[in-house]
Parts: sequence; C-alpha cells; structure tokens
Amino acid sequence: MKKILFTLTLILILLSAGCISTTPDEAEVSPINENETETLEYDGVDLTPIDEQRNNAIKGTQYLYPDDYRLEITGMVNETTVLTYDDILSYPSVSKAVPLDCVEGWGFAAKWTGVKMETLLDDAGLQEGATTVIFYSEDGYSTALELDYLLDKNIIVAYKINDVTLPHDRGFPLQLVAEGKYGYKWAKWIVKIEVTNEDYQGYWESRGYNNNADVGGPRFG
Ligand SMILES: Nc1nc2c(c(=O)[nH]1)N[C@H]1C(S)=C(S)[C@@H](COP(=O)(O)O)O[C@H]1N2
Ligand SMILES: [Mo]
Repeated sequence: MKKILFTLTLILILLSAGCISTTPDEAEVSPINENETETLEYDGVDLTPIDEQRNNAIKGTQYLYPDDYRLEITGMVNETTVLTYDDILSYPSVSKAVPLDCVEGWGFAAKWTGVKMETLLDDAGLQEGATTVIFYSEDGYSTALELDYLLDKNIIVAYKINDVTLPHDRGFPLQLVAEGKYGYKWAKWIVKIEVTNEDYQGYWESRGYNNNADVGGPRFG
C-alpha cells in the first residue's frame, strides 16, 4: 500500500513538473520584474491581473533586453534620435487606466505607465507638415496613427503595466497605449518610430482591417 502511495505521489510530482516546464513565458517574466508588486486598482478602475490578460502576436514573444535596447525616432524630425532604455525612463512619466479591446472581441483593463509621444516627438523636433506616425516592432509588425490623435489624446508608450515592468510577452520594453483604438494599433516591442506625411497601412491594416480602428467603429475596410 505504501509503495502504491509513493508511486502515485511520484507520478503527481512528475506531472506537475511537466506542467511548469511547458510555460516558459512565465519563467521569462521574473528577471525583469521580480521585486515589483502588481496593482489591481487605479483611479477607481478595477484592473485585470496580468496573468488573466490575453495576448497574441504574429510571431510569438520577442525577447529584448534593457542593456542593448535602442529606440530610433526618425523621418520628419529635425534630428534622428536614438534613445536607450534609461533615456526613456528618465522622461517625465504618465500613468492612466485604459482598456485594450482586441478587434476579435476580447479585452482587459490595465494601468499603463510610460512617456507621452508628444514628449518624445518634441525632443526629436517635429517638422512642419507631418501627419502620421509609424511604429515598427522587433517581430516585423507595424502600425500607424495620426499625429494629431497622438498629441490631442496624450497617447503614451508604456514601459509598465499595473505598476510592473512590461514582461517580455507583454511587449518589453514598450507598448503603445492606443486608447480608443482596437488592439492592433497597440504596437508591442517597439524599436522604431517614423514620422511621415504619407498614409501608411500596417500589418493588419494591409490585410483588410480598418486603418482608423476606432473601438466600436468598422473593423474592416
Ligand atoms: N509587435 C506586435 N505588436 C502587436 C501585435 C503583434 O502581433 N506584434 N498584435 C496586436 C494585437 S492584434 C493586439 S490585440 C494587441 C494585444 O496586446 P496585449 O498583448 O497587450 O494583449 O497587441 C497588438 N500589438
Ligand atoms: Mo488583436
């Protein structure tokens, strides 16, 4: 009898170990934010815990690291600017509770902390006539938004979610908080920002999704 119990316990342990090793993404979270505590309420808004938030990406999680990360800001700016992770953290930070709504019908609410696009663009020096800002990501993803929208709505690129540094699978180091816009405008793993005066169709937009992407508005065309 004891032998059977022992064997059963052993099987259980082996099974649960198997479960743990099949979720590498969670293990990858810890090096960046092991000493941080997640907040679940902000500004009167109940937030969705990070491990209950969904995410999807065209090529899965991208792994960028603070030491060799660079953000390029280029195009219709006075000077192409290359920022380090520490440069980005040194700007004044802004926090807000904003829901993310994927065009496929799921969503979640989170507290986002980061730097205003206006701050980054002003620093690089916006040129006359610019209308559009394109965001390029490490996985080859891209999307674009109107410059006026980014400035008027105080849109931020976030480096924290629910007070925790963005985990790798959530877009470390930066995710665009495109409030009011469908999830496909919320670029993750941003490596380059380009200012232009031309229309641009991003990854999903060039595959039929609406380029305006207002939540509640048309999803296609
Ligand atoms: N780089 C990159 N950013 C991306 C995507 C992607 O595939 N690659 N998917 C977009 C889509 S369709 C959605 S719904 C949101 C999901 O964001 P989340 O991971 O914060 O839930 O990320 C957006 N940003
Ligand atoms: Mo999405």
